[in-house]
Amino acid sequence: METNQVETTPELVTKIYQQLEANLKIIRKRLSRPLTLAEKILLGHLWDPEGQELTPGQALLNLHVDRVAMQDATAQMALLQFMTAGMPATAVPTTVHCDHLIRARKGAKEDMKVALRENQEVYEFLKTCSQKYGIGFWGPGAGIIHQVVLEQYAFPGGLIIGTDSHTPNAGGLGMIAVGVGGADAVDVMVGMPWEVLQPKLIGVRLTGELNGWTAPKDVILKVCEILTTKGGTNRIVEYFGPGVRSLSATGKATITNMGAELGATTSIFPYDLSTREYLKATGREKIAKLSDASQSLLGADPEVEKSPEKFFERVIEIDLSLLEPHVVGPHSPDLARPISRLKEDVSKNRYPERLTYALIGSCTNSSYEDIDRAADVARQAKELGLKVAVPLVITPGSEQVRATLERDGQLQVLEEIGGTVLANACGPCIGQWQRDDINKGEPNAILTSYNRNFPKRNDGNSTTMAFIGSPELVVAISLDGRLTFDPLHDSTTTKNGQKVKLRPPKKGAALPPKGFIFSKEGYLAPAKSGAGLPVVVDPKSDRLELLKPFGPWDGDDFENLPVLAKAKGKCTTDHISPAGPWLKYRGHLDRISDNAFLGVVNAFGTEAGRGLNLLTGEGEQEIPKIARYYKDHGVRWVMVGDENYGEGSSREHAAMSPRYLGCAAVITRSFARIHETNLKKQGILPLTFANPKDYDKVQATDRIGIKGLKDLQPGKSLKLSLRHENGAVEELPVLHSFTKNQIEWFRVGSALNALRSQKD
Ligand code: MIC
Ligand code: SF4
Repeated sequence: METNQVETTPELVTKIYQQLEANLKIIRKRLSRPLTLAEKILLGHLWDPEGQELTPGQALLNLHVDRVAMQDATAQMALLQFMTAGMPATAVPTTVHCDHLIRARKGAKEDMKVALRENQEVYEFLKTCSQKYGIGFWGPGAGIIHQVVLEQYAFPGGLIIGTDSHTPNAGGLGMIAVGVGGADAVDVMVGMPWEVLQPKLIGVRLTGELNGWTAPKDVILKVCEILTTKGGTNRIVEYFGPGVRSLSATGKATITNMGAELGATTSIFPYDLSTREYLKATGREKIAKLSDASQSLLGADPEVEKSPEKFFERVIEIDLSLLEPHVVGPHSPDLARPISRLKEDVSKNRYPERLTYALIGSCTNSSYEDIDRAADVARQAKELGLKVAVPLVITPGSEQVRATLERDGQLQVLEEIGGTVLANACGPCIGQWQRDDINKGEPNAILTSYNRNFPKRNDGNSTTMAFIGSPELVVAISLDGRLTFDPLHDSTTTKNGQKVKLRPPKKGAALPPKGFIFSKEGYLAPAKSGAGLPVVVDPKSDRLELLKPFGPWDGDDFENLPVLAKAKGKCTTDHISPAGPWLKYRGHLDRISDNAFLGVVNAFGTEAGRGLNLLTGEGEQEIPKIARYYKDHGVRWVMVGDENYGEGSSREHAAMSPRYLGCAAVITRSFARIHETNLKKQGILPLTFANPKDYDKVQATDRIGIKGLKDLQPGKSLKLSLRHENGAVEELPVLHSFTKNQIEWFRVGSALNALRSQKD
């Protein structure tokens, strides 16, 4: 088998544009109306444009995917699954990026040394797997997945899936880019179509132009406020309008990246001048030329901008000229307010006034422009005699950006005011931050320019309150150190007691005037022929474990199931399968399952992650230990959840660990998209209460029955019976969203079992 073509070549793009054209001819005939941009790209990728059912919110689309990207924390499980399919190489161009496992402690150099030592075995596995199966491998230090994809592989009009929820970053370059679980990636890597619920469309019309302190980040913070963390579920957010044309390509990527926080399938911007400039600056002039020639494919039809309400379920209007800088948090990215209201919120809610840390960068906000604007604030500080009042750390998104910012002096000035540059990796954005300045349990506030701020997200401490703003705002506030400092209106004090005021940062250079320093440092192309290459997994390893298939459904209704826990309020994948110290076990299902539900606020326990073992009658036990106890005693169980259960990350461990420990069903008021699919793929029943109030009826000592499974059919509800401790039985209807195909996954035990049986 010859090497896979990993690069996005002009030939590949030409072929994809031809396919878009051909498909859209059919779709236009079928729909006979103008199309939005998202429709063009999505439906242009249909596997069967003639026969595909098309109903937003209902139809399951089968799509051709142009590319797959995986990061190290999720790639391990995805590749372990892919290996069991017995393919010689991936069917579409695929890359692996080592970014999540690097801990942040002292700074780039030392942290990298530790990471290489600690994760050697995992990096070796990912590297040998990549070599063997035709996958491009970006080693540790090369950059964060989304930034590298944006710089190297993304192109307007393409369709990419990635095993990371912030994959929509590439929507800034006009791609449909979707975060998925590893099992979805496996489908595509073995050459099957990718299946996704046809999203509804939300339009965001931008007018005016950003000015002063306002940054692209503020657009998405505002949209988060308007739509909330579940408002985008099964929706694509499409941006259009004159304001769009004033944004840089990387600014647009910040917006689509953090669109993940809306639960949206993805977000997308049209191709325009700034996209072209970015492609050119990153060495892809030929692709820019092809996009120029296919502009009609890469933007909405003109009628859409004229009467958007005809094409979108909802249209949101934002005037960039009037938009104020925003700060969101703590604990949820939709808790937004303009900076001018932050003071009031701090005092009303008794948030700590003094910050303990300021952090900028990450996959969301580490572009040349971002750091250039942040550096402009730092330069002013230097001139005014100010230094940071709290530690400031900077995580560059890729080696390419880092080296360029080093050459052009921005990193230096940030260091001169007291900043520390970390490795080109996720680090503090994903609980891989080892801070020594506070004790666990100590309430404190931090300010970041990242995208997520769930409890424990950054430092593993649930009492750390993380607020989010644009990088320039974060740097400005770090100079004063108080969350109540509004750089637009307030002055701060220098060491000598002089009152000084910052001016708004100058408009950042969207692209480096002297060009990027091109870097593919840390990249390894796949071997020419992988057939004979070994992939090493030590059977004694506690980091990696080959997978054994889950067993099939036994054909009977479930009866007498205990409730493992009932999540109260927000329950993200960070609650279900915490990251931080657990990231190291992402390739070892048995070991990582010890973290299951540790962050869940259980309606039946007093402390997060604890609950009642119904078999022994002991309360306040660690939830994963209870689950293991049930597993060891051959008892299946259910998990109960609230609204938008499983929001956040794409990590399928949040579905695999429960399945491994014996979960039969997760019953909630509603699910987040990626997690619901992940549960189905692992053979778990995701069910929702037909009447959301029924959530309240579930008690700690209930035994649950699920009836009607033999006749499980799309659109047909099931019956849940709750047998309370006093013997009373209540019957409740529950809904599911299984399709015919997905029902098979449940029957045979998992989507992977179904895939294997198709191949045999
Ligand atoms: C995140 O931002 O939450 C992560 C860590 O990148 C996750 C992936 C993971 O948990 O490995 C994501 O967003 O999907
Ligand atoms: Fe990494 Fe954070 Fe981006 Fe996730 S959001 S990919 S953890 S930098």
